[in-house]
Amino acid sequence: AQLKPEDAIRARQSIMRVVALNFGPLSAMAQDKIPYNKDLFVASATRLEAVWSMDASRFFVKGTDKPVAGSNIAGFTDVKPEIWNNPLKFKDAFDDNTAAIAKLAAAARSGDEAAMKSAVGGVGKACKGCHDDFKVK
Ligand code: ASC
Repeated sequence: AQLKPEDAIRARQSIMRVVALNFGPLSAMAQDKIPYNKDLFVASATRLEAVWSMDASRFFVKGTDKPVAGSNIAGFTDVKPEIWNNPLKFKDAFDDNTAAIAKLAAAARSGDEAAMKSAVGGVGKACKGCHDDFKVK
């Protein structure tokens, strides 16, 4: 059965919310805004990799850039139609973060604090790169 537009929007917003919840402490530790805590770092990186593997890109389907009449979701969505005008560019941008997150998870498993913190920067850059091109500010 085909996914309803409001279900696709809800799915991607839910995944991205959990992505952000796990990236938050990593970003804060990498920038020394909260104390470095190895257990929190490793848990957050492991969870980030797991939730990213749910592949939110599947839910950015055509026709979901407008409020959905009659649905009970918040009624807004932040995608630019550039996602559908240039799907290969979107896939590349999305995959850049898959690679950055794999690197972060590998660094977390290594336990090398400097490598761990540095890999967070790579993920932040990939997040921002995709948002700049495909997300409404
Ligand atoms: C976050 C979040 C984003 C990214 C981005 C990284 O925590 O909600 O959209 O990090 O700011 O550059």
